Amino acid sequence: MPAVKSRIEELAIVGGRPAFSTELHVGRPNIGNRQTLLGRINDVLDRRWLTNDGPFLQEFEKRICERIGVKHCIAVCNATIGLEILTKAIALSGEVILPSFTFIATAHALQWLGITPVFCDIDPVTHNIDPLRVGEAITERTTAVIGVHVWGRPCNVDALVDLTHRHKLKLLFDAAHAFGCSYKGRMIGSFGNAEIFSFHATKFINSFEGGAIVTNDDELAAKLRLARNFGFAGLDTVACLGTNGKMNEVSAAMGLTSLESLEKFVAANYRNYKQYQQEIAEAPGISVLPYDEGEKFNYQYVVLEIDEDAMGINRDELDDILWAENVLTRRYFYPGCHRMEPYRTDDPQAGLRLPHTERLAARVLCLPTGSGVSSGEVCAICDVIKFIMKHATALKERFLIEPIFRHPWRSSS
Ligand code: T4K
Repeated sequence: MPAVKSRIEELAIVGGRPAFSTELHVGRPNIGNRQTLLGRINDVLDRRWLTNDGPFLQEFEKRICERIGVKHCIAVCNATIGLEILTKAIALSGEVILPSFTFIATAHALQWLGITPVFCDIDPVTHNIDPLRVGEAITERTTAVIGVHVWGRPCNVDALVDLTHRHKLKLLFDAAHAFGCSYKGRMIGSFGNAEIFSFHATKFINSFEGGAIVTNDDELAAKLRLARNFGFAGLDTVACLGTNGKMNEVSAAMGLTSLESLEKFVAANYRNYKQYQQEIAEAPGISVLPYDEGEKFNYQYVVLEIDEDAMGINRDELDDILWAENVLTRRYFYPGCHRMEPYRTDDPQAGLRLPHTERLAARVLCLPTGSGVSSGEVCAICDVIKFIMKHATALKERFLIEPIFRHPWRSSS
């Protein structure tokens, strides 16, 4: 039973017993039907076909195409390598425009290949790249724009398509968060030149590690398949530069098993999201990021926005108090890619062009959810948050006197 707080002294940050005896994570993996998975792993072993375009890989790719309504799916060992393979296959060079408010992988994939990521500001409401700011960032060296469907909420796809079409640029989407989500009723995965999904363990559909590039472009798909497998076009023929981006059979088995529970996972995420929203609705200074009921979402991220002026304490203080209670909230995507290396050193003034990114990165906090977090736990997390809010002024005064607790895992401030 979670420990209920009635006095400030009972908060774990000041020495009380943590509300939860075990840690609650944001990215606790969803596990589908264990027997089905183990059966599939046995099949892999019996077949002695462990990787290299195996039958589970092919089935996984086919199921993704059917679900998304896209022609080609090229499954890869993770989304970061997928982004790199795509960047090469589509021949990007020079500068590529992307948001700074994303996981570092989006930028690193470009930089890794010697392409300059140009960070662009976001729309503070949608948290996604702002097409107006994209327009301003285009130079003669720009070859593409990468939109990121942050939290699975779609970018302004129409505006980005229009803009990139006018400037003859490639348009890619990092859809790492957006499997199972839709834009104007059409599934994410078939927009732009290509999109990328992540099936990392922390994603609501996972293949332990994994990802997929999806596209309707036949020629690009053929290049991607070659590039994923060292460029091999036959046993002794290498047709182009390639790498090893293959997904193995055990990962594909997990991906397939995960897909079969998709509706169940979404239902658990939706239940948690709704419960957080209802419980926290009245709280001044905190809002739960809404998902438009008219579209499909996977609800895998429950995102708080904290307004320090209205709440009394800031996001980092709330984060610290919750971590002490074993609620391991995450400050995605703090501090923004532009403040991480090597980008920070390359352009120390980038933040001046990214006011919305800077402001948002200081306000967001992701809460534990997924099928591993029960509705009783969500209720107890909300009780702790509401308790903190009630005593925010007194806590703030205390923080001014005493040093803030830092969980040993946490290194950056
Ligand atoms: N583009 C975007 C927009 C992305 O968000 C990502 C990845 C990518 C591209 C690249 O995709 P991949 O190359 O990874 O396929 C996590 C994930 O590792 C990362 O995949 C994800 N985005 C990012 C948003 O979150 P970290 O550094 O926060 O991971 P970590 O290890 O701190 O785990 C998060 C939480 O989950 C922790 O509380 C621990 C818990 N956890 C984690 C794992 C791996 C578990 O409970 N069990 C587990 O097995 O990046």
